[in-house]
Amino acid sequence: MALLFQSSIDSAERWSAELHRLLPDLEIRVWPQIGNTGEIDVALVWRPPSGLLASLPKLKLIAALGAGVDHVLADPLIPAGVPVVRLVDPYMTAAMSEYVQLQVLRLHRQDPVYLAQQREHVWRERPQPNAAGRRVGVLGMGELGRDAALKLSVLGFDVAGWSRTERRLPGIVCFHAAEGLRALLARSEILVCLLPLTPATEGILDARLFAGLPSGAAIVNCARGQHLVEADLVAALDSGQLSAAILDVFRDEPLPPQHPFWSDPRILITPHVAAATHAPTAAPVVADNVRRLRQGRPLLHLVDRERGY
Ligand code: NDP
Ligand code: OXD
Repeated sequence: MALLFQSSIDSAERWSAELHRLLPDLEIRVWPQIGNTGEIDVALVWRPPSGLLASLPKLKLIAALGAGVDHVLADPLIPAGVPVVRLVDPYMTAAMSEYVQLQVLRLHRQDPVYLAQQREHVWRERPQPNAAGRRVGVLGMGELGRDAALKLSVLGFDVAGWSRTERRLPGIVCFHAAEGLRALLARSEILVCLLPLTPATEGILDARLFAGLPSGAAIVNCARGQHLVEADLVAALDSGQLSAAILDVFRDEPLPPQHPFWSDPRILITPHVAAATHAPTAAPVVADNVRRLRQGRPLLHLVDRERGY
């Protein structure tokens, strides 16, 4: 059995070593040196060039090198009928929750305001509510959103979540579907986006959504840059409808050096690091699915191509 590895951001050496340890008889071919395309059964990919997957006539499994599969499904030539699986890795989930807790705490404790005051040498105490008095909303109650919401709740925040279908989570106020969004927004002083990027969620962080939040709310986007309508964010910050934004993901990555977000003091930036794929913990997830494929057992973490996640 042969596996094709394609990524511009994950280390091929690291992944090859981890997979070789777990599946010593698996042949690994690193793109673009992939040899005879007819020998490849599994493609492990981050952002495959359009047509690459279609060029593999014996392909039986497409495994995404991330939790999000938008990069993979974006290829219009992706072969129909080949199952797509994604990464669900407890290490990644814990890392995302660390990121969300950190950024929500920064906003809750008014870090952007105090950073601005420090730049101006201003010593001014601001009223500080406690966590129980701070309402946080999480868009997306999947693997990552659920864990983040529960951990925010353990920190004492008043947390609500939003999903496509109805979900129940202890201690979390749950909303779902288009009807539930308005209610979630109305109570979210800090809004965290952990939605997958699909045709239904692209551009969801727009002027209409911002207008539904309490005045002066802040957002954290650690899902995908295409969720955010950038001009609407700037307008909402200018009007005071939003007070701050923390962004880990961007439409254009790396964020171009001349992009105005870099120098906007109301926007805090991290370079798509909220929960990076971690080969030592993610490779066993991939290896498990390769073994399942070989043995004809059901695959884990299957993506529903129709839904887009
Ligand atoms: P999941 O597929 O487990 O969860 C997705 C959640 O979003 C589900 O609760 C789903 O609802 C909800 N959802 C999907 N579409 C809609 C919709 N139209 N309306 C309302 N809710 C919707 O995804 P994960 O939690 O594993 O990951 C989420 C995203 O995080 C990834 O797709 C990726 O883009 C991003 N990510 C970013 C990283 C970073 O470093 N910045 C790292 C890893 C992931 P339901 O429960 O009803 O199905
Ligand atoms: C992912 C990511 O989707 O790192 O896993 O963005």
